[in-house]
Amino acid sequence: MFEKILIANRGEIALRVIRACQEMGIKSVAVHSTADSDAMHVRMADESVCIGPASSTDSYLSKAAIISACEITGAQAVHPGYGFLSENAAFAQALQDHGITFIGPTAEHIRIMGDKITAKETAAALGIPVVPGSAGGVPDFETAIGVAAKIGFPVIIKATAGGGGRGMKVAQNAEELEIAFRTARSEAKNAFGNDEVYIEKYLQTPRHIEIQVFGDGKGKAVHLGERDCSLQRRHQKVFEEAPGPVITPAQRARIGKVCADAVAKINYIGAGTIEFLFENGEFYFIEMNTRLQVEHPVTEAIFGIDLVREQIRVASGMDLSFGQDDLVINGHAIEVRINAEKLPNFSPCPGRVRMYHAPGGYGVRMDSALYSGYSIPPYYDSLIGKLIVHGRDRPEALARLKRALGELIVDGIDTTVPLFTALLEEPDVLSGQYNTHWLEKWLAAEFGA
Ligand code: MV4
Repeated sequence: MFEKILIANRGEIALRVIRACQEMGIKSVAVHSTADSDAMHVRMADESVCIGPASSTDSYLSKAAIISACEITGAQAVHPGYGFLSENAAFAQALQDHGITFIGPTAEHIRIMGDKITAKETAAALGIPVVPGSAGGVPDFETAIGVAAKIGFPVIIKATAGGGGRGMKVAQNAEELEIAFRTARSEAKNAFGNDEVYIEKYLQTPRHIEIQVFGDGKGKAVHLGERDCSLQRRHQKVFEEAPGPVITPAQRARIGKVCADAVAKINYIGAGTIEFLFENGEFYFIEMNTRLQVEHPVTEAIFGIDLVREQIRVASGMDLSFGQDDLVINGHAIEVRINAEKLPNFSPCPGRVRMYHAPGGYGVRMDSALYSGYSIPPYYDSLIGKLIVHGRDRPEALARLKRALGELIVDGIDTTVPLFTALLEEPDVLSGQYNTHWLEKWLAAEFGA
């Protein structure tokens, strides 16, 4: 096992990893920018290294600075958290070249899943159901028309270098396709320096269902069910839950086994998430994320498994501490993302937190790096906390969420808390009857946003 791990991240996820290290008897190293000298992750780690200026390009995204910090402190492994360098194949490779363990999948697996066409081809070859569409890239409009004729309108054009909703265009007919195809290509070229695009049947009212998988890198893998993350605004998740309110045990077992078998076959190591659109009882692969996700705590809650501990175990060459048969769902968990944002436009709202009081009590987990008097810097993501509740069933989790939100105090800045208080009054949220469009429609109706 490692003696010392460097956490190449900040905020709540850095604390999450430091806590796992502490429980495992592993020393932790925080890295920080000059804007984060007073950040909680710096205080909580055993030691810390300043790796650059406020701009994340020159600090949290600087491979050289982070590798130097490993050499200075003698850290044997790096946990990348989510965002920043967590899905950067070159970073995983550079660490390996320096004899440092990347706590995550291999550079090759990150690379494969980072290119969305290659990811989809790989998924299909491994037996994962995919959205009907083009076989690989679509080089010209004539090919695009041919694909649309075969699968039928509406279609969606996606950039292979995109992902997470970036660089997508929907077309309802041939005329729209011509414009959409050319715009998608030129936008992809500008945004990613890669104009390759692919085409899929556009699913009109799907849910976003993602399967948590975990591999030991030695041909064994398990699944930890699904999370329903359909409540999103501009491709940002705001409310996530596990299990999915409309997924049956039979559907879960079937798609879960397909996913676990697929990642076992490629000797995948560590945590991964296979994202699906779910419509009319069918799963359609869209992307795979090769990192720990923001919303991992809802899965931890219902399975009673510490996913970060398992990441560290398998990265050090150990086996998973559990097998598929040990995984039994206990109750229901919901996470809401608390952002430093002002409603109704979700405009970033950094600044000084006069008072912070975290909710507590049975079934409540608050992951946050806030403290009273902390000044949220304006340079980074607006996520300031995640409130996770666990109950015996969905109604109990919802009631607990309402109670916990009432206890939370973040005084001095605006947050997304009022959004959740309002959502908990909505019959569709209470009944779980929502899809990927529900939140945007509701916001438009509520605020005319
Ligand atoms: C789609 C789709 C409909 N049909 N693909 C958005 C994020 C990226 N991961 C894929 N996305 C979508 N892909 C097909 N073939 C609709 C979306 C989509 C979406 C997906 C999940 C959650 C929220 C969404 C909001 C708008 C569009």
